[in-house]
Amino acid sequence: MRLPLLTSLLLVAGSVHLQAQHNVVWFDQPTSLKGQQCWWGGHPEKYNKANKPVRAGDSAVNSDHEWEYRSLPLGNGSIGCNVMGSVATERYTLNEKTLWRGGPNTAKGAADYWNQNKQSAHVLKDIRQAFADGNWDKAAQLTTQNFNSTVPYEATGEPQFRFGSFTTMGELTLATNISEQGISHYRRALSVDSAYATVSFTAANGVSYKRQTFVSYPANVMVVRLTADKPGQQHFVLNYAPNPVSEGHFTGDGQNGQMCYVARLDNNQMQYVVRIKVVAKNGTTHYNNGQLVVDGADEAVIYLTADTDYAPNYNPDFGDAKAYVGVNPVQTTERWMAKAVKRGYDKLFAEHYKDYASLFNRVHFTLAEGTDAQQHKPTNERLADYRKGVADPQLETLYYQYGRYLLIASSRPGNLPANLQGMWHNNVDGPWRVDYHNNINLQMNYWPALPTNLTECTEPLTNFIRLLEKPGERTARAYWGARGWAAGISANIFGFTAPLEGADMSWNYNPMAASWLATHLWDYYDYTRDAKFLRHTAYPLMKGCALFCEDFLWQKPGTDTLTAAPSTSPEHGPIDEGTTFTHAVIREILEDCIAAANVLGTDQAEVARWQKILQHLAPYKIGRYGQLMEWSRDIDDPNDEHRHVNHLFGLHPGHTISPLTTPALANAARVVLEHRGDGATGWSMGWKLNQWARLHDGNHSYILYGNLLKNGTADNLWDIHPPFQIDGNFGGTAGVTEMLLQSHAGCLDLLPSLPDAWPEGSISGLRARGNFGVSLSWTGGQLKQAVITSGSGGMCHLRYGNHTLDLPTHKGRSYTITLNQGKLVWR
Ligand code: FUC
Repeated sequence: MRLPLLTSLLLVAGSVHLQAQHNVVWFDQPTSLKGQQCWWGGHPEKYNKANKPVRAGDSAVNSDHEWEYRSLPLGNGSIGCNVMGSVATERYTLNEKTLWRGGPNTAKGAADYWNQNKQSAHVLKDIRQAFADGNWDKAAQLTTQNFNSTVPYEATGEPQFRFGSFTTMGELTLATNISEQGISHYRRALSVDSAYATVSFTAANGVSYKRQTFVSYPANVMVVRLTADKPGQQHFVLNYAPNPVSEGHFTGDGQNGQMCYVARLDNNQMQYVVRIKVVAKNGTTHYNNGQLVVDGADEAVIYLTADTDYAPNYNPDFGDAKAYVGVNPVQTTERWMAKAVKRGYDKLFAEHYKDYASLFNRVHFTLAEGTDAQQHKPTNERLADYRKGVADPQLETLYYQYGRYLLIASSRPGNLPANLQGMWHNNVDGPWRVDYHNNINLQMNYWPALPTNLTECTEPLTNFIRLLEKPGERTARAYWGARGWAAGISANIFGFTAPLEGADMSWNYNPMAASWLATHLWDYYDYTRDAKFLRHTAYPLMKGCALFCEDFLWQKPGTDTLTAAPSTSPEHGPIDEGTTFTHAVIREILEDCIAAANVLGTDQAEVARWQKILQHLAPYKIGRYGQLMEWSRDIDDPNDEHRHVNHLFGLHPGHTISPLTTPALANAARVVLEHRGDGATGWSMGWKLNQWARLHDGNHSYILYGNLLKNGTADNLWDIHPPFQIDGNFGGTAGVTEMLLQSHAGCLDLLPSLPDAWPEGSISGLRARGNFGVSLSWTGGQLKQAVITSGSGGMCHLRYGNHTLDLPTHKGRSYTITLNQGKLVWR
């Protein structure tokens, strides 16, 4: 029998008052103990070359993929775990976001780490001369020879593996000895509304068991409570299996049911500590050689906390061999553990829920209710039906809110930003080193943060951008002889900003990564109007990028056009004398810097220079198919279905192309999207969804959202590239938000891309540029009402279809907007 969703989840809440649980990811089958590794097809270049739509359907799921397709992720931005929900032996994979191999403390020492900064700037003039001579082959050859570095991306490529990888923190297992034979009422559920997981079942002997797990941000502790409906039923052996490429030792306390594992990773000696304590009611608990053994208890609560010695303390002189070390994890974990145990389960859960709900509950999104039958189906079955074409608006809102859940779980102040897998990885090394990819992926992770009211979750991104600035200055100088700073395609947590080793320069050579990242800083200001942030944090970093762009641009002899030579369109095509993508990012960052300098009343000389550059920057070009050209020459192929759509950067995530302000370019962008098609990897469908939304085509946006759910989503609703890669989740949430609200073309655009499939609905708590809050409801496919709350006052230009309204607002006031006799009116 399957339990109805709402009651079963409300029951476990105990004394804490929870809101009704609408958003739940759940299964009614236990996982096996397999699924050891996140599935990974090998070298990135070998993977998914064909760029065909990927089918992540049920056929792909077998027990080897269970971790990836069926586990339930929990996290607080620092500690992450995946609940597997097996019966006889419960299994939790563990992560701490700073646990990384690589960096300057690898075998060869700090100085060597930075030798990646080759002195290549002097070659630029030869490369540019080759372009001027029309000798593109020579330009490409010189770029390839001089602009990749000595640091391989592969762990096998060098003994020290300096680039490194995000790595597992091992696993916690609870051997319960409960037989899976004859169990009933099995359920494994993740409440997206409350950020906790429950595994429950009735064993063959009639005893009903329940395991509840959450990871608290305020207390920095993972908590598991094991209960049963009869006393004395908790018997288990708790085991902690460390990261396999580390060495450490256990200490335990026979009396107090606690143990601690202190270890160092092999190649960079990063220290990490995992501290575990079991508090059981009645029965016995004892420590035995790296295990905690519980016998005959009525209930047991497991507390787990962890930390590493990583600190983002970059030292510009590189003289300090201890760069990026600065925390004593033995002490931090001791403190967190003592506090957590003192508070106990109920208080910790209440505090956790309050913290989580204060972020998550800011946005409510409703479409039509699911049917009764749908409500009683586990998520994997609903998804399977959806793939067959069964409408399920509730699954669509669940996926939307799940993106917000994943961001809150993987990106909180005090730790690093969400990586390629958020913060969940169960192997020593993983797909693309589970790193920070700066040519779409890291950025995409943060697309939903500001519009869906999770402003605080961007702090780790801001700090990460800061972490890249100083090394990025060296990279800018060494490679391009430029002021300011630059970063490459792949970053790690140790300030890696140079290109990597590798001949495929379309992948390896991306001088625009830092500038793209820095546009997020302006966006933060634009959404929050936090002038202090703009002055002290954002603008200095943004300006460094603008200076880099200034120096990087080349005035082609005999013209007054500035072009980015050499440049590439990330991961696609030839080395060019100026790609559309590169110019679009330059346009964006310069416009952002001009706006910022004007707000701050500073740098008017720079503003004048940047304006002049914008006038001379190589313009967007429309090619022979009516398409927005990707490269400086009209070589686009209408059959090209490549997953990257870099040349539409100005449409999305940038703001220099829009049907409202540049209709001809918007049309040319549409031609590109038609050529590229509606299938791709998970994240790419997520990107195209956003781009279709910016074109104000709701029905086409909806096709992409549907394809993302059908073809790019695992049963646990994780985005599947494949393999699991979290950016598509965030792209999906951001894209749906763009369908309902946009504010990038000088106005608040209400329901700009509402699809026919969503005739009724409402969404509350969104944010828009200008520091406006926006709640919307619609019926019969028409706007019913918008409520605009003004955070900073000022004029609010509203648009709904062909209707416009200029609304002068006062800080702190709310305005209700409706459509009355064909006109937008407010009260
Ligand atoms: C970019 C993409 C790949 C993958 C990787 C992590 O390189 O082109 O598809 O998402 O990032």
